[in-house]
Amino acid sequence: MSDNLSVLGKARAAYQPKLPSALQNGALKVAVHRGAATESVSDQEKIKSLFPGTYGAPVASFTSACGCSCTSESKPLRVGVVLSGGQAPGGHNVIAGIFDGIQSMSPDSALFGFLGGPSGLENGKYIQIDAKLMDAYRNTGGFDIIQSGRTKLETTAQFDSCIKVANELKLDAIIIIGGDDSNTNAAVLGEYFQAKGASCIVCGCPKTIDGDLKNEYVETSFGFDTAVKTYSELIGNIMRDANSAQKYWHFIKLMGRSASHIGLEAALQTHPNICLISEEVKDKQMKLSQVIKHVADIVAERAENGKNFGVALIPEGLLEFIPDVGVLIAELSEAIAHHETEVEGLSTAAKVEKICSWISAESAAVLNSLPAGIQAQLMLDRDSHGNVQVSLIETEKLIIEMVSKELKSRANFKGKFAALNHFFGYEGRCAAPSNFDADYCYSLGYAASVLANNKMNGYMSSIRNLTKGIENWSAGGVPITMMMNIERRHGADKPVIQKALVELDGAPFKYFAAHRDTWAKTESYTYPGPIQYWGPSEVCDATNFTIMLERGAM
Ligand code: FBP
Repeated sequence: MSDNLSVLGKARAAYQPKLPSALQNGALKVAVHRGAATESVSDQEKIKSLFPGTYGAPVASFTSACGCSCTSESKPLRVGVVLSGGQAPGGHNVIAGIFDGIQSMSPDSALFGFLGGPSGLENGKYIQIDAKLMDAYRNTGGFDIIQSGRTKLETTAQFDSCIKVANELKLDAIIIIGGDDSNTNAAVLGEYFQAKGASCIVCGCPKTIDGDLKNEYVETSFGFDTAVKTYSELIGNIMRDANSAQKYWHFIKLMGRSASHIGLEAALQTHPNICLISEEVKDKQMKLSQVIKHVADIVAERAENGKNFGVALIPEGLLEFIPDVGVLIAELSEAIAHHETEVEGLSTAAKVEKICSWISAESAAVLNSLPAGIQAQLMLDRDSHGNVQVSLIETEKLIIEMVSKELKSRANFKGKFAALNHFFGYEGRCAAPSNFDADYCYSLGYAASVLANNKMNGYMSSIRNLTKGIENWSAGGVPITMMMNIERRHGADKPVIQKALVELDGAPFKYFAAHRDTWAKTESYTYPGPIQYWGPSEVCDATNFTIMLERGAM
């Protein structure tokens, strides 16, 4: 065991994650039950034509095999694993689940970790993960065992390199641990492998702290639980400070590229005075000026009651959901994709001038109305999947600046508005996994080893019934094409896994909406405190409000 481990780290390393009953007797003793053929969520014909080999595969469920007739033959399995995209607590436990799953098939099984994300697979940069290395990372946060990366595998040359690497290593399967974009990559790669007659299959595991990779079969993405619990602890600490000093407003931006699940869950855990939900802003077609007025109204009402302090939560993806700003961002992405070289190296002012000639007059007006700092941040390069790098946009500062201006313009505002800004993102992405994430991730990895053993190409590992206690968790696999639709990315139509946004008629949002007016006026703050690993089960093994409310478990 590494000397670098803290006292807690050493004790935590000994934790044995739990498995659903279907997986408890080893990966060989699993019976696979296949359901009916499936369809993608929309754009069926287009997606079918793009995935002729893997489209329509059935949903699969696993049970513990009753006897020899259901039990696969024991043979060593050779598996490669990739950590893709942003870090999420529990990634190491997914790898541990895969490792233990293939070891349960044969001690001669081998696990290779591709270094630095998908580029490690493309370039054949890998390490073999043995028992000693694996043991040093069990139940730890981070992706540092093999690191992660955001390279998008999209060209035929890249796919051919991957096949070459898979052949050289004689791999039976590649497991890509990632979010919606990375699992889309897994499906595309699996389809290509199949078309080329490669014997290696590709499957995925649902990761992202953002919580937006979910549907009927994927109840939550791993890492969400731990990340939000970590942020909620910090928010609770700030609330106590705000309520003690009673002189600052704290504006806290929370990570989550697009959907507001993190902000909503943090609100349910801590009861802030304000929490903006991007999906609601979009639904109500609120302009930036209306969002600012809404925030200023709450600040003003509290000030009238002598409360010149409070806590506001801002979702990272907010700007894209404000209709006029969203259109601007989409047009900017398209313009940048088509004129990349023409704006390279220009100053912000020169870039704005050039770009304004390629976008609509309305968007040009919105762009010109923003402070220069935000303009520059909006025009930064997109990531390899064509997304705006929203974590680099300082929305919390923009809101403070504009609310301050709005309050100054109100003759009847007699309060004080001293605001501090915070951004919680990286503070939670690599936290040591909660018991829930430790168990969930280990189970996802173990189930992925069953997918690999059964040559289930283009599937995502799926663990369900998550609010019912681990003894009732069910394991299986879902065809990735089933979750896809067509979206505009990088100036082109692409098949991608449909993002799950906050549903305004869903139970988590309804609960929030029913309480937020009281939370706005009062200090109903709750202080969740740090994640606990030992103690009463209701403290240590609890999941989160989102999944409990969504599944009718509270
Ligand atoms: P994934 O979708 O890859 O899981 O990443 C999510 C995320 O943590 C977002 O919340 C955030 O916007 C983004 O990554 C930041 O990524 P980076 O650190 O690479 O800029």
